[in-house]
Amino acid sequence: MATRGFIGRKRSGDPRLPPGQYDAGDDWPVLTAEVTPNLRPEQWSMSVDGLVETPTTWSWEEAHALPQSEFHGDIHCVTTWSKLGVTFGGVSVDELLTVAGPRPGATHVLATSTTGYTTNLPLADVTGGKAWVVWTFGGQPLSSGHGGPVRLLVPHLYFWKSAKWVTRLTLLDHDQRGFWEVNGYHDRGDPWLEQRYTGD
Ligand SMILES: Nc1nc2c(c(=O)[nH]1)N[C@H]1C(S)=C(S)[C@@H](COP(=O)(O)O)O[C@H]1N2
Ligand SMILES: [Mo]
Repeated sequence: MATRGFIGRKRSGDPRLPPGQYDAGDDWPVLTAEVTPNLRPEQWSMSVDGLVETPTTWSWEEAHALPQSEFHGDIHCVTTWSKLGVTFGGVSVDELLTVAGPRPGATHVLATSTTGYTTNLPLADVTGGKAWVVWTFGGQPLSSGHGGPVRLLVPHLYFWKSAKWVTRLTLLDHDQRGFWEVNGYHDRGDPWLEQRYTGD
């Protein structure tokens, strides 16, 4: 097949690739700053607290009883790999916020993992169908290395915003930078604007 080489990996001309990114194909690198926790689903819970009307905690079962949704699309790591056409399943952050009820002064979110990893986001970047709390990848349970049982997914921003082993979203009336953000990475991290480092 003469055309075979043109449909393989690492095409740089794919319009789905933001500037400076390459297509990692079937590879999915693991990037973890901490020791990977071994969390059973029964041990996991998800809390939404801070500036909300009704601070709420969901168990694994309770989270699965919420309306579920899937994300189909692309993810982009600041270390330049992207994965195109992936599928994650879980619940949208909108569903959690519908229950918890953001108060008028809430402008930002701090996501926290069971390990203590944190990352900050404007509230507008996790609402309106842009962010999920996910437990499947490609229809299979999310592996612990990739943040299972449950991770945050904010695919329109660099992947460090997608906190693995997420257990808490805290709504705030100010921006409070997280782990990588205080260590020189950009506060927002839009891959299409190449917001990699502070000042980009
Ligand atoms: N808890 C936690 N979440 C995290 C990280 C981490 O070190 N710890 N790394 C971030 C970074 S830099 C990236 S690129 C992605 C990597 O996710 P992956 O290991 O599933 O590829 O997770 C993000 N979420
Ligand atoms: Mo990353």
